[in-house]
Amino acid sequence: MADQNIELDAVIVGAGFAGMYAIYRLRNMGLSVRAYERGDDVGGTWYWNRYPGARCDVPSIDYSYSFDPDLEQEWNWTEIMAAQPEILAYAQHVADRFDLRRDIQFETEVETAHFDEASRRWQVTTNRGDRIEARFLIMATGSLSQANTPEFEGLDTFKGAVYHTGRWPKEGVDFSGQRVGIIGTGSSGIQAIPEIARDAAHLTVFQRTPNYTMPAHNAPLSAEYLADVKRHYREIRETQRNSLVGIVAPGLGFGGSGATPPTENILETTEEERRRLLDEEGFAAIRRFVDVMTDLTANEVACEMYRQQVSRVVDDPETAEKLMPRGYPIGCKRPVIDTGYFETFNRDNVTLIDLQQGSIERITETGVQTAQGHFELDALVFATGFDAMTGSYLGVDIRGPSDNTLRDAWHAGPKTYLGLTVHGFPNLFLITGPGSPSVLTNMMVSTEQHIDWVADCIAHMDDRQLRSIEATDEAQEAWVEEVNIVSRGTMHTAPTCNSWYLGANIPGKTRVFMPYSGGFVTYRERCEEIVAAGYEGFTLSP
Ligand code: N01
Repeated sequence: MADQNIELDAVIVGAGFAGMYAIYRLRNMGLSVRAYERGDDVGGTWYWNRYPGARCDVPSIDYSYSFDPDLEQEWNWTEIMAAQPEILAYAQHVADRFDLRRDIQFETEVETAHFDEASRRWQVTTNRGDRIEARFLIMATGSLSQANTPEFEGLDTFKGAVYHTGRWPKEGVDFSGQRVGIIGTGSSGIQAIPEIARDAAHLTVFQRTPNYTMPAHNAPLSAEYLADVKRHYREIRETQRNSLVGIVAPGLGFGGSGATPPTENILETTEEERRRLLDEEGFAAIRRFVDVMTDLTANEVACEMYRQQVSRVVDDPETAEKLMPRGYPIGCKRPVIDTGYFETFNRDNVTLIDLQQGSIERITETGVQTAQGHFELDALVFATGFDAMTGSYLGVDIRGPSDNTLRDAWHAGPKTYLGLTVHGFPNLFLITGPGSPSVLTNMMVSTEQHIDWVADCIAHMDDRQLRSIEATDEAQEAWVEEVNIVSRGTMHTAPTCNSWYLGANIPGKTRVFMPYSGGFVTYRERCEEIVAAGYEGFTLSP
């Protein structure tokens, strides 16, 4: 049933972790809210990315809501880094516990959102004929939700099944006895490849760029550990809020407060020392060094160390050579962690095709035609990522008061104030938008901070009977400049780096480094200072 002409305080687009918390927070303020979600249940990323091997790369203790102490106490994470089914079950539990679904309309896509100047309200329409008016539009659409399927000629002629890791069928896929091809070796491909290889008769991996990936060293969480965490959740949350990336889970040994921060310089080591470290610690040895992330020469030494380790794990020297990343630094792309990735190439039923030696020419009825030959397949998996950070916003036709479109406003790359708001679009809030720390941090911490900021902002406006808020052009320009400045000198913006952070994975997308890399705590404090200064950089109107 369509919501014909209903009026709300806020329309929330998306019912992943951000949308769910937005419903909870705003509803508790007495506001009328409704979320529109294209899936048939909650969970967002964890609803769609059900591919085999899908798992979070942030410890589950950190990757969980902090807003309700009882929820923390009653939920028992089973592994250091939870697999997709467990995270989806958590999302469903939260939806049940706080009765969120009554304010979510599933299987519905928001198509247009136009700001009407006269009423100063958003007019929103969906693919199911809903027409909603709302004071606020909250885009909780996620940073990695617009799946990218490259336009290969002939794809529609392929007679086998085609899947995208980010749109995995709910009922799962049985690959047994099949010849499967997978395109893409980012985080999704690297997680899926070992699992699919176990099921399929044969797996052909089409790799365009070899990746730097580190073993996850995942493990079950003991009852004692969980009990200890539960006693200390408040301190853990406080530490998260004051950390660079919101990952602090104690005692887990990677990036958190329990891990030893890197202090050594790789440029001060000898080749022999580096070899010994690889003998003792494998890939993890590379994490010891602090200069690797700040100095390109140090980084190249680490890359060489990495390649040596690949050749130790992969039996066939030719395959190992193809799997060795070259020509771009470690830390340029989003770090990838894996479970048995390189070992998978030692299996008899796995073939690696290095597309740098001859790219994909087209998809045929029976497989993939490359410049190196034709590969017969029964099923083809796209692990080709997402139109990241902007795709999900631009998927909705968002227009400001003068019929100005978000697409035009962002034609030279996204511009926002704090990654939360956009000049020219009053009462629009982006949750973890470009220009916020978002994907460089634990998304749970970042989304909660954003939604709290938005909720406090709406409360501030309501207390003063203000009807609209909009970022000024000057504040937005200054923020875009700040985002650029803090990204300089990092491996993310190294001249040879091409990543989805820069939009480089989508042909024709403007190359701009999109997330704020100054750290979560600095960002949070900036947001708080701006509020304390009376919403500096915003125009608030009665
Ligand atoms: O996508 P990607 P992803 N022909 O863009 C290749 C999060 N995530 O879904 O590098 C051939 O990283 C492309 O090649 P290249 C995480 O933030 C997290 O894997 O562009 N190949 C690349 O190998 C992650 O970073 C988790 O040359 C083509 C791959 O496809 C983000 O999601 C798990 C191609 C895409 O890699 C995205 O990861 C999964 C073409 N035309 C995802 N186009 C965890 O929490 C693209 N490729 C662990």
